Amino acid sequence: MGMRVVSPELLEQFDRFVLGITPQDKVGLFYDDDPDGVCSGSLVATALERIHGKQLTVRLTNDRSNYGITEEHVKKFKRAGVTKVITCDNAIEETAHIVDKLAAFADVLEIDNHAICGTFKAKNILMMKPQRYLSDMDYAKYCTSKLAYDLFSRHCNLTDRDWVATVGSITDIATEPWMDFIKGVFKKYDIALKKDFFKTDLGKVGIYINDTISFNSDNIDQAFDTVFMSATPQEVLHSPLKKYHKAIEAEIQTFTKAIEQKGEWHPELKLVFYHVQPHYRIKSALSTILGLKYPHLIVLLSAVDSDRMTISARCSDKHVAVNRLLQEGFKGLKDAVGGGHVPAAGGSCRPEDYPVFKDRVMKMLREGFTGL
Ligand SMILES: [Mn+2]
Repeated sequence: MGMRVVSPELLEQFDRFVLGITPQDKVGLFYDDDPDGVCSGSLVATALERIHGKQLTVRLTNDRSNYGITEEHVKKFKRAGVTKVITCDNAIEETAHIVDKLAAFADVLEIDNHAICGTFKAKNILMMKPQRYLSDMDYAKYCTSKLAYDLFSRHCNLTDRDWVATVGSITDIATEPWMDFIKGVFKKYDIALKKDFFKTDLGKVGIYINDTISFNSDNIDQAFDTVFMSATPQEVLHSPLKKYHKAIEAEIQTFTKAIEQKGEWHPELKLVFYHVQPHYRIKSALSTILGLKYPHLIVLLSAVDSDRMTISARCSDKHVAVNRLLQEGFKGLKDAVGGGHVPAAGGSCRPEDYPVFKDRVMKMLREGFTGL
């Protein structure tokens, strides 16, 4: 792999930020509410402890309805008196004008591997993204956990946390550039390597974190603490997170079976509508499973979520482009949005427009629509 450092100055700026944290500083963390966010955030917490003997003053994550840093987050950081903020796995420049307000009282270090989608006015915000200092590197495959692991390893020994970086890489489908590293981790913890990483114990750690958050987004602190406190991946698998995983798994199974009775089947159109109202956040997992279980069908899964009808569409054999099917079906309906890929797409509309959408979809398919 031809990955090269093309901007060593950026790494020096990172070093200066980390080493410049003083005993008087209060450090806040903002992290994405998914497994890569939890894993990278926990690596920051460990590194801070090892480099400076310091605990995080406050830890914040995405709020349920908005992506990224909001005015509310800035208030909370201010109230906590933080003077440095480190953010993980979130393109915080998306709300640059708000982060600029944060920078008025705290220096900010952004560790993230999403596309760059904005610029800051404040000078004391350091954007550490792989694409800013490396060449010949697919930044999507340098998940934030591995990035944080590599960056903070410049200043402390994190080798006992290598499994945390690996869990983040698996859940972000970002293993390919790091196979030597990852194989070493599997060997070290005596974990069997399988073709499907999600079937391995390290993949399961990622699933446990994900299921804990799906069970109740307020549980994210428990997921964070469990990863942070566990010395090995096996410890996470034997932790109380297991019960959330079991509950989620049971609900996914119930809904996977119930489509036979509760689905609205249209075999002549190779179509099934399935309206669900699950307790937990399982919709995207459910539509993935149903898409694979019925590869020759168009599966349209719907659920009401905060006054919107959300729809996720699957057509695994790609005989119809479901992204186009959603777009055409939504055409002209107020506030309806949809998009995605040929075999998998999602969108939402007003609940009162959903019957119109359904009739249109059936009519289009009857007339031979493929969208290809
Ligand atoms: Mn993420």
